Formats: sequence, C-alpha cells, structure tokens
Amino acid sequence: MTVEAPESEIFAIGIGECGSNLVGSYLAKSKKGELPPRIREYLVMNTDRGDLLKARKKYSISKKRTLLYSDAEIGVGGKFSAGYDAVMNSQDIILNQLQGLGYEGISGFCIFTSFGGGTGCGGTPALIRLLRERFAKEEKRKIFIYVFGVLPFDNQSSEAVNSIWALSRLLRLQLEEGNMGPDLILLLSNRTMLNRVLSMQRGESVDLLSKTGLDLADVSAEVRRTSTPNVLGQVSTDLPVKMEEEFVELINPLALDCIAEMLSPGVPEIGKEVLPTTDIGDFALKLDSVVVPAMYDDLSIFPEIGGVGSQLSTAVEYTAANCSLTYMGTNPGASSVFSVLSGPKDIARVEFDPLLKKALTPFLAKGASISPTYCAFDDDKIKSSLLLLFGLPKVPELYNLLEEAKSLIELHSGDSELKQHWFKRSKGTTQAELQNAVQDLEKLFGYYMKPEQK
Ligand SMILES: Nc1nc2c(ncn2[C@@H]2O[C@H](COP(=O)(O)OP(=O)(O)OP(=O)(O)O)[C@@H](O)[C@H]2O)c(=O)[nH]1
Ligand SMILES: [Mg+2]
Repeated sequence: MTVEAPESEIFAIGIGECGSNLVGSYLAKSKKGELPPRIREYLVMNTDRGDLLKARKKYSISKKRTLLYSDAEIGVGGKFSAGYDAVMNSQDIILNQLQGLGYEGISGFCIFTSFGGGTGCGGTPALIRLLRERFAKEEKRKIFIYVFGVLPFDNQSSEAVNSIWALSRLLRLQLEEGNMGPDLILLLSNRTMLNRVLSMQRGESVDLLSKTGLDLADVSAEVRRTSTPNVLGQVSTDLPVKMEEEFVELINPLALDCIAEMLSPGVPEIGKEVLPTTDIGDFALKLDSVVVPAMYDDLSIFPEIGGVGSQLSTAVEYTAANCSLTYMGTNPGASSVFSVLSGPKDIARVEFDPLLKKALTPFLAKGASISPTYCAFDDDKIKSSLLLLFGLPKVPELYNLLEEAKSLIELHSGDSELKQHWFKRSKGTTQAELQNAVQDLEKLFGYYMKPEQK
C-alpha cells in the first residue's frame, strides 16, 4: 500500500519578470527532484507578452498557469502606478484564473516579485488587496499572504525609488482596516546574493558558473571594473545589463533553497516530523513584518563529541554573517527570530532549544522573541540545515537604497512644473508620495542603518 503525502496548502504567484523566474525555476527544479514540491498550485503573471512566453518555454509552464493581463503587452517599464492599475483593471480575469486553478482549502499565498520593476512592484499591493477582499468577503476566512521581494543591484536609482515606494506601500496597507497588506515581507537582495555567490569558495563558484557558461575570472574582473565602494565600504555590484541577466541565473538558486526550507515546517511530508507543530501561517504571528532570511544548508553538528551549545553558536554566527539574503551588518539586533533546524533525528532535536536560544541571543535586540522549530527526518543521510528568519533586523543597504532614491527625487524636484512632470510621467505619482515613502522607511529603519552603526 502506498501512503499519499498530504497536500501542501500553499499557492504561489509570480508577478513580473523576476517573480515569474523565481516561481518558474522553483517548479522546474522540483519537477526534476532537485527541490521538494512544497507548493500546491501556482500562477505566473505578467504584462509583458514576450517575457511571459519566455518563462513558459524556459520552465515548461502550462498555459493555464500563465496569465497575460492589461493591454500593455510590453510591460510597464518600471512605472509602478501602471503596474498597480493593470491589476486593478483585470480583477475578474485574475480571480477567475486563480479560482480555475483551485484555491479551495488554500491556507495562504506566497507572492514573488522584484521591487525594482513596475509590473510586480506596483501589481503586488493591488493583488494583495484583491486576494484579501475575495477571501474575507466571499469565503469568510483569513489567509496568510507572504511577499518575497527582490531588492535591486547597486546604483539603479530608479529601481531604488520603486523599492522604497513598494516597501512603504505594503507596510501602510497593513494598517488599513482588515489588513490589506502582506503578513510578511521577505527581503531578498540581489546585491547581497551576488556578493554571496562571488565570495563562495572558488571551486563552488566555478561549478555554479560553469552552468551559465560564464568564466569566474571575467566575472570578477567585470565586477571590479564596475565597482565603487559604497557609503558602507561594501563592495558595490552595479552591473551592465547583459551581465545582470546572467547573474540572476546564479543567484536565484540561493533564494530558491531558502524558500523551500521556509515552506518545510508547514508542509507535511512522509518521514518528516515537525516539532512543535507549525503552520506556515505561524511565521506571521511570531515575526515582525519585514524579514531577512538566512540559510546555512551544509550544517554539521556532532552531538556525540559534546559541546553542542558552542557548535550551535558557531553555526548561528556563520549563518547570520555569511548566509543572509540581505546584508544585516555585524550586529543585526533583530526584534524577532524564527529558526528552523532541519536534519536527521539526532540533530533536529527539540532538546537543543535552550542551547539554540542562547546561540541566537547575541543577534537580537533586548526583549526579542525567539521561535525555534525542528524538522526531523527518518533518513539518517539527509543533509542538515539551519534557516533563520530575522524580523526587523538592521538593513544597512536600505541606507544606500534611500540615498539613491533621494538623489533621484531631488534631481527632478524644483519650482518648475515641467521638471516635476517626471514624477507623473515616469512613475505615475507625485513628488510628495515618494517623499512620504522615504520618510516612512527612514522612521522605521533610521535608527538601525546609520553607517557608523553597521
Ligand atoms: N534575483 C532575480 N532578480 C531578477 C530576476 N529578473 C529580474 N530581476 C531583477 O528585477 C528587477 C527588474 O524587475 P522586473 O521583475 O524585470 O520588472 P517587472 O515586474 O517585469 O516590471 P516591468 O518590466 O517594469 O513591467 C531588477 O532589479 C532585476 O535585477 C530574476 O530572475 N532573479
Ligand atoms: Mg517586465
């Protein structure tokens, strides 16, 4: 008799080019058995016909799981207000298609998008509104909505403006009656992920690079050539467009592994025991709304040699410093943390709770909440990993993003109506709205992100 694994209750939506790539590559990898299939259904949507077709072909996505909407056909070129309107004007076709794919019994949605473009950045807040209204009013139930948002590479001031707007907008929507925003926003930074890939052991990098046909020496030389030290003294990673396309191929796997691990505690699987029992919706109850994930996927803990506490401390320190998908500096001071320790039963042990909590404390602000979860597998040979989700940590690169955004806003400000027209034409918004977004983030993160406090 075969035992059927219970079905996942998670629905994934990829919106815009970046979102489509993330969802498409997750599913392509899970079909090949390279990632666990933790998503029940998915939809990939875009306002750009060419990009949507490309994603369909590249990841072998069936037609019913893709949606071209709005009459733009070629995307919205970074104009997020057009991205927002495109979703609002296509409410019925979006909801019908989602319903056609079957969202009965779904406990929540994971939305994947970039924050720097227009279709996904602007479309995401609109999509969340549609989903919230639909489920609250018509199905009379609450669902969780998590947004995986990709922050841009360095020195792309227009994308920085969009990212600041998107973050402020999504957080503001949470304040509306009935919470019209996402429950969590997970920050995946292209500049950090690229730095992570480039600083990997040369051997590993070469292996990754060989898949894209790029040569590490060329890549490093190109990055050095285009690099300028930023305010924080970090390596800057602004890239020419053609390189950027290649780089997302390199960095997406980092994000995907982390996403698969994050979904793990909420998805029942044969041979896996989760302690304490965790619903993926629990993340939202235990974490602050802006989250930086960090995953160490090659964890070695040897309980038999003793000193598990110091082994865990080393692992936590390494994970926070070297594996976060958005750079958190050396002292994240997070307000909350959710940890997932996964592996064979002798490693993923709930008895390690006090040791793990102690190991996490140096990375948290005083009074922060700590929620450890353990995913223990029957299989002794399974690799162990440590996933840490940091709620509202320091995010020094938001400082850079804000500086880039402020410079662009400043550039187009002035007494001249004609000059200010840029805000309407390029972004479909006003200077005041963008300035408010800047202020929101400075207030929320300001204390954390002064360069001298990194
Ligand atoms: N990590 C990652 N980043 C990507 C990927 N594709 C695009 N990006 C980033 O996404 C940003 C551009 O946003 P897109 O997703 O292309 O924009 P869009 O939502 O399609 O919106 P428009 O093209 O403006 O209509 C840039 O910061 C890119 O570096 C990807 O597959 N992975
Ligand atoms: Mg696009």
